[in-house]
Amino acid sequence: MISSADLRADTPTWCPGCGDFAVLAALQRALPLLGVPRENIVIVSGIGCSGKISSYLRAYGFHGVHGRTLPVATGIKTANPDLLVIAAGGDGDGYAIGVSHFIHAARRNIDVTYIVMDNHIYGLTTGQTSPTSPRGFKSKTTPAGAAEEPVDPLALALASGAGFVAQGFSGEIGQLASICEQALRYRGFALVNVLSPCVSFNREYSYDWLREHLVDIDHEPGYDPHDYATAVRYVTEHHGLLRGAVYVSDRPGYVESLVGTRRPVDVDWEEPKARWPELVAEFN
Ligand SMILES: Cc1ncc(C[n+]2csc(CCOP(=O)(O)OP(=O)(O)O)c2C)c(N)n1
Ligand code: SF4
Repeated sequence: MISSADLRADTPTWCPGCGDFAVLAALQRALPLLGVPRENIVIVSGIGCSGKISSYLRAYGFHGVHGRTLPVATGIKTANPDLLVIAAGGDGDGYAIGVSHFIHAARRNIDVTYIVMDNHIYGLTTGQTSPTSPRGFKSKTTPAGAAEEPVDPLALALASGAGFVAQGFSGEIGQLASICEQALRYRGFALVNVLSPCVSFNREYSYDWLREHLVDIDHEPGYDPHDYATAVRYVTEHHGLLRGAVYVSDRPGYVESLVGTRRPVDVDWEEPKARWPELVAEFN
């Protein structure tokens, strides 16, 4: 059994008050509850302040290039389905440069927990407008206000076929840890979009503002996260300003769908290896 302390690695260098501290703490709280040994946990992270999380969680880590967490995580999970695979990054990483991977990971329902630390800005590069920044948002890159409509991560995940869709808030760490636990246990693609304030470069999405505007659907009377149509309606009506488990499908995850066909780990590599010189010659 591992404890939260076992999962602590380097001291985070995030700015004091950064929402990403709560995400790390939530994972350190949720992971020990699963009974998975540390050597079976992998965290793949992208580039950004959020991407540093793979250095701070003591498990196997892969700090890859910008926007490519999901292809790497998909490769790890399909090569060894016994591993618990987490992908993590920022809203720029996941919904700008990496957005096509997000759509395909969701429709494939690959068994990966994807944690996006959504601060509605590019933090590491000191404050540029991101795909989740609202229309009119002022920053170094849009000094007159963003002219574009933002991406709504929850709506995008629902439209793309993600099996589990949730949103957490760094100011509500108990609920965030519970959402992380549900997502980590889920067999299929689990998006946890975390509203994680950047206290240095984004004064609009502050803890106070989010606390005031978010609707807690975990405690919404009659809300059923298994009902897709209700989930879509809530996300649309509340403009994504929800916290809690938005949608939980019982559709099989990718690994389960492969059972009875050919699991990637069972591939016989001898035949492809023998053909390798021939394949290389084709490209010469
Ligand atoms: C291919 C590529 N393009 C651009 C960059 C520059 N870059 C580094 S981090 C980043 C965005 C960071 O924002 P986000 O993903 O939201 O993460 P945060 O820092 O806010 O956690 C960008 C554009 C890069 N490293 N690689
Ligand atoms: S710049 Fe923003 S996102 Fe980056 S560590 Fe500081 S508060 Fe966090």
